[in-house]
Amino acid sequence: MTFTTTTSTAITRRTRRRTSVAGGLALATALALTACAGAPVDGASPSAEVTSTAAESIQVVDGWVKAVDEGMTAAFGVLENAGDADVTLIAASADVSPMIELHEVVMSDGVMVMQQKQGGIVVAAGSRHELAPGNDHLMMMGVAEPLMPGDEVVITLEFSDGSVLEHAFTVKEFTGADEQYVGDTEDE
Ligand SMILES: [Cu+2]
Repeated sequence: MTFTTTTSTAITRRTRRRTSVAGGLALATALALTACAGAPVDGASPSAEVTSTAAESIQVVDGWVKAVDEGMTAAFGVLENAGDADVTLIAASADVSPMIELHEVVMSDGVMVMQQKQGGIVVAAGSRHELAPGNDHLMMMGVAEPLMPGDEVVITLEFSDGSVLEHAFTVKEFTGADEQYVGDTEDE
């Protein structure tokens, strides 16, 4: 939130400066500031082919985390791939959880169990992949502090091309998503 506000304020200031001041020096300054904002600048490899990274192609929609006091919980949401290439999510991390695994839920001897998803989570080009209770999810382990409904948890998603995407997931109360681990039958 704070970050977004600061950014848009800065952009407004730059725009005002560019339009109100004339002259070569002012133009150069404006271009330099534009470069800082990450926008393309004239002369910077204009003929280079535009290729989107996985992180640029992916948008997280309705991302949420199951509220928890401590220990294990999971993150869900819809991964939308607007790009024209398949994208593979290979890892995730967050400050509030020392370890996050990519999980899938499978049937094993008539019981729904979850296990690490080998090869990562693939989102096909122009498609969407839902992370949901009873389905693929981001397993968060070793949460040390309560995650309360309304809290925001920033999770960093890492893709197979090395690009990363940070997204704020909203904590929600939810009953369920308590699938067993494969091999963990002590409670059965
Ligand atoms: Cu899991």
